[in-house]
Amino acid sequence: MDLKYINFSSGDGIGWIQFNRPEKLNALNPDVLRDLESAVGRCEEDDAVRVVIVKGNEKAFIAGADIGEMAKGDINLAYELTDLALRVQEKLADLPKPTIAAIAGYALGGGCEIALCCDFRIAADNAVFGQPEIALGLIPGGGGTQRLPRLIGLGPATRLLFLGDQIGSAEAEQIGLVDMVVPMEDLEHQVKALASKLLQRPFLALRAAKTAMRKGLNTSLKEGLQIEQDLFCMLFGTEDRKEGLSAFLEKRRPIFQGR
Ligand code: DAK
Repeated sequence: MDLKYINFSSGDGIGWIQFNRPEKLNALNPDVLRDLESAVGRCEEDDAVRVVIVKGNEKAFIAGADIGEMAKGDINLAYELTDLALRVQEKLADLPKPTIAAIAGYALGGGCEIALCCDFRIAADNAVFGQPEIALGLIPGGGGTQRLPRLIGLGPATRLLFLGDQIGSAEAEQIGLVDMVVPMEDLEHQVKALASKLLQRPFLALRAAKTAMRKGLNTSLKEGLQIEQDLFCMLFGTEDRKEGLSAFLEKRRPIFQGR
């Protein structure tokens, strides 16, 4: 795959998406977003990829949308950017495979929003989070006003969105923005350990859990419970369900085949 701003690789069940625009702290522009779309598409199509890890470098996960490019544009650019960003972010958030954001350094604005599209956020102790758009006379344009309060609640989200405060990893963990904080030198190891745990889980059940949660959050409780029931019953038709129940009864570890 010929990508300029993303390094993509895969192996051992993991798809690695690494932002690669270090001279601009991985700031997002349409080209970066299009590369991200291609990499996510590749993860979706490749059955050998079971877990996806999204990362930046030690200084920056992503320092936001490219402010220089936004400064040059007009309302038409804003629509072009938002259409593209919303499409790519939905594709990432809806990926029917578990996704982990491995965050070191700055995760600001559009960067924080990309992390919000992942199922897990593991942060290095140097990570910095925030939605500073308000200081630029803007609001988040990549889902921040919607995904952030859904994840961390209205109170902490209001502070981040109204004040544009930047917070470190410890506080991000405390308010539920990240799942775990680890020393920078352990980040890759811890992220791989989580991926490896996920790889041992039954793939179809993971997919069903993700679908039930994501679809359920966008609907009423009654409809959400119906989605859960349908997916629960669908899983009864899988080999993995038979294996999981048999393994328990036979007091052994299950070996799931993703069927
Ligand atoms: N955009 C463009 N360039 C950036 C950048 C950004 N967001 N962040 C950093 N850079 C560039 C710097 O300009 C500098 O480039 P040169 O001057 O060397 O050419 C280089 O990266 C290194 O940055 P610094 O020299 O500033 O590094 P420091 O360590 O001193 O400071 C910093 C790091 C992260 C504190 C600082 O760079 C900073 O405050 N950056 C801006 C952070 C920010 O405000 N981010 C939010 C941007 S607004 C949308 C979707 C999403 C969004 C909007 C619309 N649509 C779909 C339409 C999101 C909006 C945002 O994210």
